[in-house]
Amino acid sequence: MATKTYTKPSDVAESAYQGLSREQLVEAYRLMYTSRKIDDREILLKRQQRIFFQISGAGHEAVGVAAGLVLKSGYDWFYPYYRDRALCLTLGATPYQMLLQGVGAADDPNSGGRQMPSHWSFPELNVVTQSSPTGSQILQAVGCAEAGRYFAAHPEAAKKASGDYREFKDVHFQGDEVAYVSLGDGTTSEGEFWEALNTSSNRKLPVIFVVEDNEYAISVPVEVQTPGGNISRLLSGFPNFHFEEVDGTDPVETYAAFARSAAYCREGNGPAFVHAHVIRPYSHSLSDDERLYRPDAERQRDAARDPITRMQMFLLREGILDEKGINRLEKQVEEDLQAAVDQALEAEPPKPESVTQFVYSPDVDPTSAVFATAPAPVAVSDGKKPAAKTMADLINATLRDEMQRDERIVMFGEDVADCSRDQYLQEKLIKGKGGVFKLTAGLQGDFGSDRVFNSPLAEANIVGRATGMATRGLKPVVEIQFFDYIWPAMMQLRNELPLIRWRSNNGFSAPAVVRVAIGGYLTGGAIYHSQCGESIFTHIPGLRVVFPSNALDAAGLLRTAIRCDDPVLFLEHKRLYRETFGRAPYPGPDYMIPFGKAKVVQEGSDLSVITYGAVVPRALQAAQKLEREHGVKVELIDLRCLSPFDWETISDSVRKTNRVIVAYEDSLSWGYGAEIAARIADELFDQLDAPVRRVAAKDTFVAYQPILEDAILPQADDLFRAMKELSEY
Ligand SMILES: Cc1ncc(C[n+]2csc(CCOP(=O)(O)OP(=O)(O)O)c2C)c(N)n1
Ligand SMILES: [Mg+2]
Repeated sequence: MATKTYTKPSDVAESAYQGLSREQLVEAYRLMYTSRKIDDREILLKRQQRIFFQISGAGHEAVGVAAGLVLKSGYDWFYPYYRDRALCLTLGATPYQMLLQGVGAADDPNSGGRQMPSHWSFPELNVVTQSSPTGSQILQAVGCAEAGRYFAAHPEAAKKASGDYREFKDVHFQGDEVAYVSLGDGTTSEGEFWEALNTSSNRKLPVIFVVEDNEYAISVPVEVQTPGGNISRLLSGFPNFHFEEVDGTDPVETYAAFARSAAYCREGNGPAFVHAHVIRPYSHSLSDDERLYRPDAERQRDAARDPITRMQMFLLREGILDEKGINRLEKQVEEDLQAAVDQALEAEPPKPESVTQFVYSPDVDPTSAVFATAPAPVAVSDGKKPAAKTMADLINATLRDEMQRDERIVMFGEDVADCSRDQYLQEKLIKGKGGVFKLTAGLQGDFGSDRVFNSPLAEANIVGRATGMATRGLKPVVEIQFFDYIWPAMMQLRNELPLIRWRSNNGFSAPAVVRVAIGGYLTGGAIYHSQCGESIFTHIPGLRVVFPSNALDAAGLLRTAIRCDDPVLFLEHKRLYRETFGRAPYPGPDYMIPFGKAKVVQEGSDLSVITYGAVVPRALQAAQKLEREHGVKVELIDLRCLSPFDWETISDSVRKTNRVIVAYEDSLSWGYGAEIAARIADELFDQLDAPVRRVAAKDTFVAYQPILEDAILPQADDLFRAMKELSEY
C-alpha cells in the first residue's frame, strides 16, 4: 500500500480522453442521461403527487460519473450528498432503487421509506447513509478514512469475535481505500467542514473532498459564503492536500482530476480537494423558483454549460456516437426508466407497526440478562479486603481492561492522551496527563498513540469522527471534557450518531461511546463547569443514556456501554469521581450491569425517592436523618440508567409506598423528572396518596459564589424538607 511517492498529474493517462475508452465515454453519457431523466421523471411524479419530495442532481451529473468511474464501488467509501445521483448510478445503484425511495417503499434499500429521496444509502456499495443537515457527513468521512487506516495497521482487530457487538459488525478494509465526501459551495460555510479539513490535513488521511460549486445555496450566492468567492483560493494554504479545480460540467477533465486525486490519496500522501464548477438548472428543489433571485441572462449563461448537452456534442464531435446512436441510447434509457417507474409505483409501503424497528440494535439487547454478571474482585493474598477504589479509578481500570480485550477500541478527545508528543513519553521526560480528570491516564502508554490520542479542540470533530469510525466497525470511546461544552457536537448527537441505524433501516450502525464529565456541587464550578441537561439527550431516540452514582455501577455500566451495539452517552459526575461515597474494589474484567435496571439503595415502606447521579448520596443522607428523627422509612431508588429507565422498579416501589418524589440535579422545569412524574401520574394515579413531587435545581444556571451554588442546587436539606412534607401529606 501507501508508498510515499506521489504520482504526478502528468503521469496519469495522457491519451486523448484522459485514459477513458470510447465505450466508457458512451457509458458515461448513458449514466448522465439516466440521472437527468430520473430527475425529470421524479418531478412529474411529484406534480402528480405519486411521490412526496424531489431534489435533483441536474447539472452535477458529470462530476458524479467522473468520480464513480475512478473510485471503486464496495471498495472505497462514499459520503455523498443529495446531488450525487449520477455518482450512485455509476457505482451500481439502479433507477428502480432510487424510485423506491421516492415512493417511500418498504423495499427502498436506502431507508425503507424513512428518508426523502436522494438520501443515499447502499451498504453493498459502501455508500453510507446520508442525512439532510448540510455538512454533517464530512467529519464522518474523516472518521471512516481513519478506520480504514487503523484496520490496515491492526488487521487482527477486524476479526469477528463473540460476546459483544463484534459478533454482528463485520469489518472490511483494503489498505489503500479512499473516502469520498461531497458537499455544495454553501456548505463550505459550516464549521464542521473546516474541522474535517483540519484533521484530514493533520493526519494525512485519504479523504477526497469534493465541492460541487453551483454558485448558490438555495438563493444565497457564493460570495456571501466564501471570502473572495472561490473556495480553492481560500484553501490553498492547507498543508498535505492535493488540489484540483475543474470545470465540473466536463466529465473527461473531471475524470482526470479524480484520477490524480485518488492516486495521491491511495499512495498515502494525504487528502485531496476537488473543486468542481457546476450548474443548477432546476432551481434548488421543487419548492424553489430561482427566477425570483437570478436574472435570465445569468441562467442562460449556465444553460450553455449544461453537462448533458455538452457531453452529447462531445460524442458527436469526436465521432464516438452519431445522432442515431445517441437517439438509440436515449430511447433505451427512457424505456428502462418507464419500466422502473411502473414497478416502483406498485411497490408496497412499509407497515406502520415497523416504525420503531431498528431504533436500537436488533442483535444485542443491553437490557438483557447476558449483561448481568457478578463482581469478581481480585483476591488479596494476605487475607485483607481488596482496596476500595474511586469511580475515577474504576472507570480507568475498566477502560484499560476493555482495550486489552478488544483491539477495535480507540480513544480520543481533548487532553485524553498522556502526551501528544510521543517522544517525550518514550524518553520518559514526562509523566503524562491522560485527561483533565485523569480518567484516561496511562492508556496511551499501555496501548500506543494510534489507539489513544488527542483531538483538536472541537467537539463536533470528536463525535463526527467517532460516528464515521463506528460505522466502519471500530469502537470509539471518546470523551467530551465538560458537559457544558457538548453543544458544538449537538448536530452529530441529535441528527447523526443515534440515527444511523434507524434511518438506514439497519443498513448501517454506529455504536460509539461518548463519555462526558457532567454536573455541579463543585464549589466554584460556576455556570460553565456545572451543567447537567441529561433530559435533552434522553429525548433522542436511538441513544442510550447512562448516569452512574458510584464506582461499581460506573464500572459495570461502562463495560455494558462498550460491549453493546448501540450508541451510548455515558455521563460521569465530576463530583463523584473521587468521592468517599460509593467506592468499591475493582469488580474484575467482566463485570457488567444491564441497562435499564435501577438499584434500590435502601428499601422503605413510607415514601419512594427516585433519583440518580450526585443526588443519590444527598438523598441518602436526608433519608437516614428522616428515619432517625421521624421514623419515616424512605425507599431510595438510583435509576443509574436514564434511557432506557427501569419503570418496573419505580412502579413496584410506588405501589408499595403510595408517595413519591423525583429528585434530580438539573433545573426543575422540563427536566428528566417531568417524564417520570408524568408516567407515574398516568399509570399509577390510583396508587397515590399524595401528589408526585419534584426536587431539583432552581430554574437558573449554577453560580460561582458557593452561597449561590448551594442555593441553586438541590441540597440534602431541601430533600429532607420535601420528604418530611410529603410523608405527612
Ligand atoms: C444545517 C442545515 N442548514 C440548512 C439546511 C437547509 N438547506 C438545504 S440545502 C441548502 C443549501 C445548500 O447549498 P449548497 O451547499 O451550495 O448545495 P447545493 O444545494 O447548491 O448543491 C440549505 C440552506 C440544511 N439542510 N441543513
Ligand atoms: Mg450550491
